[in-house]
Amino acid sequence: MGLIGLVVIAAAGGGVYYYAYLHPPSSTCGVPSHRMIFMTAVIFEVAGFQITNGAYLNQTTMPTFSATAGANLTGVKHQNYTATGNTINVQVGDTVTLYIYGINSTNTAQYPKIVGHGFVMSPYVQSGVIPLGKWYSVTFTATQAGTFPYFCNIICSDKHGFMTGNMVVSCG
Ligand SMILES: [Cu+2]
Repeated sequence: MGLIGLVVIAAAGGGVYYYAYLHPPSSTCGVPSHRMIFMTAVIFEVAGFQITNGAYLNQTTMPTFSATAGANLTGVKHQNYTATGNTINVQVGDTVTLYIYGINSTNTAQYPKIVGHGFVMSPYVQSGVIPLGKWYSVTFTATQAGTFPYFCNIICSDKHGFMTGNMVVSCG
């Protein structure tokens, strides 16, 4: 299933409002949620890291995941919310699951034979690898407020050094 297919399913799931919330989605501080952040990664010359969607997971079990299909949200209780750009916004205490799809660009700026894009965000992610044409996922709990930069650590293009973003943890 491609990225478009996954987004369509996520939107359909998010439109259902009768789910019982384990953790009510809240922008108020002090109510931790499990956030799923969907992202794409491609060389900076094309777009770099981009967030495509956010969703609150409203069940205790994780969606099934595979590198080829990504997260399977069929039957998974969740509620989408708008998340864009490349700043991951969460709150202290949130469990955060990132789902990042590695786009294999046809742009000639992409260096040949790269295995994918890297993902490093200290102290939460030491050395993730986002394969080209596949999904990478990581889950952690945001334990302290602050701004946490993330970056690709695989030299993927001339502008590789710009392939960065931030996670902002609020409510500390
Ligand atoms: Cu990269």
